[in-house]
Amino acid sequence: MLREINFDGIVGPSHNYAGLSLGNLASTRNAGHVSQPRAAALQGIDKMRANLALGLAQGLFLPHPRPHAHWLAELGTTYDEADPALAANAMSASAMWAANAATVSPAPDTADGQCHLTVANLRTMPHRSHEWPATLAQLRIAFGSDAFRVHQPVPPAFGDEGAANHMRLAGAHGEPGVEVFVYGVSGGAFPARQHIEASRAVARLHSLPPERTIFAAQSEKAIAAGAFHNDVVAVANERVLFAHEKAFADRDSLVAQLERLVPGFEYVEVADAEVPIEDAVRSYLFNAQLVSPADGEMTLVAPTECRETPSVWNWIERHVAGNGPIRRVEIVDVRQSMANGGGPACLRLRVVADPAAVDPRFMVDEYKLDQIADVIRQHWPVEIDNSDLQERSLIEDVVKARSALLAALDLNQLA
Ligand code: SUG
Repeated sequence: MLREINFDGIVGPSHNYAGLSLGNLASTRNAGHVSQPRAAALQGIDKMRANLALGLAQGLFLPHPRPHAHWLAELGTTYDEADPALAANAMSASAMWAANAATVSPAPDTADGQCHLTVANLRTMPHRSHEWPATLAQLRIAFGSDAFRVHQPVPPAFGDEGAANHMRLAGAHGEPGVEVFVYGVSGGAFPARQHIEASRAVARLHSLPPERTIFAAQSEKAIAAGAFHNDVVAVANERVLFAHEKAFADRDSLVAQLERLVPGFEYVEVADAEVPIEDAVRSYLFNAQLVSPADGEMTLVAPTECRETPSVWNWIERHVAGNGPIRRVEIVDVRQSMANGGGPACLRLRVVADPAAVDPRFMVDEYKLDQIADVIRQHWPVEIDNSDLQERSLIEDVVKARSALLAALDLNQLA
């Protein structure tokens, strides 16, 4: 049976704050701070447990090999010799943000009835541009069965950041959907990371019917306010689109098209007058997981920062008390990831598929999460100070930690 599976990226042992992402305000604000990789990864495990507790299907992706020696070799250097800025780019744990791993078109949407995945090239940020080969290797194993078709990244001429700029609306997960590709034209001082040419290419590769495929521009104001990905200001689930008033360049046209195409479509908009876009970006209200648990109560899995932001918490309380489609809010603590601009929705890639068609090593239950948590508690560094990023002992710890996880998950082939 087709279900929505959330694949969360396990936070890697090299998680650190290097301030690498221009336009991602949290990343810039926390540059140089001491990170806590062990706490970060355990927060991620607890988030997965919360999903399981809601009765949702849960999967995982693994941290990538760090430092990325091969990428540095292509640049003619080594980790020891690289200047600190380049070394930080090679040490990033940014693959944890699985929403940027790929764009996914589930089988009911595609002409050939396969679930298509295109790995994102992430070409805009140097530290993310070298993620895709290790992501692709995992996608090819996890989604190796005939139910899936995994594509190479679109050429780097056009920036593609994966599912973070893609929404799917459907009467229910297993029904044919409408796919919305959101792209950026300009973000003022900040880069627009998703290019329309890349979105169009992904839609073609996935054999999506043009009449059920929408391309919508992000508003320049949103990018300039720190919405470096659309999933910072909008999230969709089944027939509901939940978005900030300032998210899209032409909201009226997007909403009109969805009203025409999605049975029972419901648009939940948060007005700037109630939650200023700056509060939305700081709290990550929209970077929540909007999910349909087994009991049918549509639930927003939101970060703790939402409870700490008065305008946002007031809005949530009012909505849940009223008749809106979001019936419940679950709060999760992913502060370590949030400090680099990655909320609950960034940490997961949604795939609508039959869980039985996925390689079981990429699916989790409580028992497997216990095993992973043990490996994390035993091997993940407690802290990383940015000035120590090139220390030999840290590198040894990071390499050993990942090997221990691969062994525990029977995935040594990714070594
Ligand atoms: O690409 N942060 C990530 C956060 C990605 C969030 N993903 C979604 N919105 N779906 C990024 O900007 C920070 C790394 C650093 O500064 O060390 C970073 O890469």
